[in-house]
Amino acid sequence: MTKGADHQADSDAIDTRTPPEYVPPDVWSWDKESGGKFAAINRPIAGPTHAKELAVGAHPLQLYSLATPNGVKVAVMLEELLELGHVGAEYDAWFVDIYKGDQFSSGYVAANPNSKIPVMMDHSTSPPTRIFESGAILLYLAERFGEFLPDDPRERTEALSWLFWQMGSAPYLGGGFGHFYAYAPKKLAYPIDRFAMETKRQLDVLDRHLATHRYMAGDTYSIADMAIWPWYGALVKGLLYGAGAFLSVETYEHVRRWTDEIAERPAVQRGRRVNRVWGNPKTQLRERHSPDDF
Ligand SMILES: N[C@@H](CCC(=O)N[C@@H](CS)C(=O)NCC(=O)O)C(=O)O
Repeated sequence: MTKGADHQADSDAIDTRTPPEYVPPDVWSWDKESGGKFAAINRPIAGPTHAKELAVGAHPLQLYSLATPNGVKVAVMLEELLELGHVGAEYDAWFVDIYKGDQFSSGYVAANPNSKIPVMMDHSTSPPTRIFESGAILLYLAERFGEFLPDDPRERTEALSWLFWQMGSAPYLGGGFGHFYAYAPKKLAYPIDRFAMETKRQLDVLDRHLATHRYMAGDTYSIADMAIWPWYGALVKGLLYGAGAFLSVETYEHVRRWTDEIAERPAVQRGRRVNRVWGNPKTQLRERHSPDDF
């Protein structure tokens, strides 16, 4: 028997034992009734669904967001800048209801063609600068205010490596594990096993690194920590997808040490409340337009 024939025999055996419940059609078509938490808002096409301009407040920096981990990153950065005394970082944070489709308004799509939160407009430039993708917003603010990104080229590169690690890794946690474990209308072993494995691998990457480093880029708190903390910090505290026990999150002791340390920061405590409309009412702040709103 040739090697090729071996492969054929293997794949025949798998097909026989596990007949597929779903056979993909030759051409995929949009089934609006497919179920799941996001069925009402996710579409296979981009662009606006309705005409509506974005509200603009008094400050140069306008944030349009929601207190999901991707939104929290940016609010934390702005609050950290204010904590350091950068009055130019004053901002308005507008609530975007992604479950109602606010991200598909004409004004929102002009600011972020990808229709996801968060997005920021900087009205101190002429014309105003749009910045979409949370990692790009963190980098923009770090460069503009000269904070939370080390000057030393080696440390700066380390911070950027971890920043981009988060942007590339979290979709496996959120869009992969979280979606199939918590949101999918039907629990399927294959995707849950696959993404639980990857999520635990990512936690182990962080845990090994944080065993010998205080922060992600070394001794200094940076935008890498701000990007990673809202996702993986929440995960190791059992706050994401009700999956704490399932993923044995208590075993990642170094990630938990780092998580607790960052949670103590006053700016983090304020930032995590911005555009939050769920949970304990004391932790909510639908919109933020001034420091007095907290
Ligand atoms: N890579 C993007 C991801 C942003 C993202 O996925 N945002 C979600 C909420 S966490 C969203 O806006 N979802 C609305 C939708 O999918 O329509 C970023 O970091 O800014």
